[in-house]
Amino acid sequence: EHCKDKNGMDKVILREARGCSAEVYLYGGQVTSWKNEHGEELLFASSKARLPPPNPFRGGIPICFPQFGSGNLERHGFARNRHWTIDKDPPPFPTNTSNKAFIDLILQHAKEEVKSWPHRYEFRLRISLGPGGDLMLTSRIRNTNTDGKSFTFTFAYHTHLYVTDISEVRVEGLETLDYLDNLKDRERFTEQGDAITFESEVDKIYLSTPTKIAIVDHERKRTFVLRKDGLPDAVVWNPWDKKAKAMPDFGDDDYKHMLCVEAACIENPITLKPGEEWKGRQELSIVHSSYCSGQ
Ligand code: TA6
Repeated sequence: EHCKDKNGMDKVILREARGCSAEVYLYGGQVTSWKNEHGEELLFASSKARLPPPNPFRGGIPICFPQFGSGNLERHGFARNRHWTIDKDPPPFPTNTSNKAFIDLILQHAKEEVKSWPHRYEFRLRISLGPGGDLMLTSRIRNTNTDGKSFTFTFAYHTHLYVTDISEVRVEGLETLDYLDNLKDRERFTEQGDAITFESEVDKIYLSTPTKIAIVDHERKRTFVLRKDGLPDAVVWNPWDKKAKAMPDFGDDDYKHMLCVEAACIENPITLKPGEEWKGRQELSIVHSSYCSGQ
């Protein structure tokens, strides 16, 4: 279902038989909502989220490409601030989409990028909702340069999960891993012992993580299971109270209900030669009760 929001911005709603749904904006190719069969929102959206552009929407799943974080380009790259188009003729995707509601989007080089990122590329993004309501994002990025040049990029699905109370959330699957701490100039540390819990600002890039990460929301007896492929790293971010107050498009108390866990490729950037393609996938599903916490 392709429609416009109250600001005239194009969006697509995906619906699954049991009533789960997802909302995708063509601006940014961004998933802004993912609801379960009871209509409960599973992704965080800031109470001060600003639409329309040029501000990226604070919440959902912005795409960070071709640069995660700060660097030569605008923060988190330009993909989250571009108008994507619906790809009416996508090549066959490796993911099985039978029984799934899905939309294919495409982003190609734009005039604005000529100076800062002078490359031709095709970025195909398939967003699909499985029969159980699983939300899957598959990216295929191809170098279509005709001048023989390679390009290099970093990437993240900047996923804002809605959590009932951040103090009661636990992340499993990142214990004992090495991480780069964004709060300390990306210095490298090793995570200790137990599952990760939250009591202050966190902004870490976990390196070479397992393909499955569980985010346990104790209050709601609900676990998000994030599975990933082609994306070795995982970012975990919560701004906590002080930084939340300093962000103009973030409510003062919003940090209590948000946790970013992001499938990413940051430590070792991807380089593509002309004609080469890269794939990266993130899948989110929900498990009720304490199945994933082993209780
Ligand atoms: O993913 C974590 C992060 O890179 C943090 O450093 C934090 O600043 C956040 O993203 C939000 O970035 P933004 O550019 O959207 O304000």
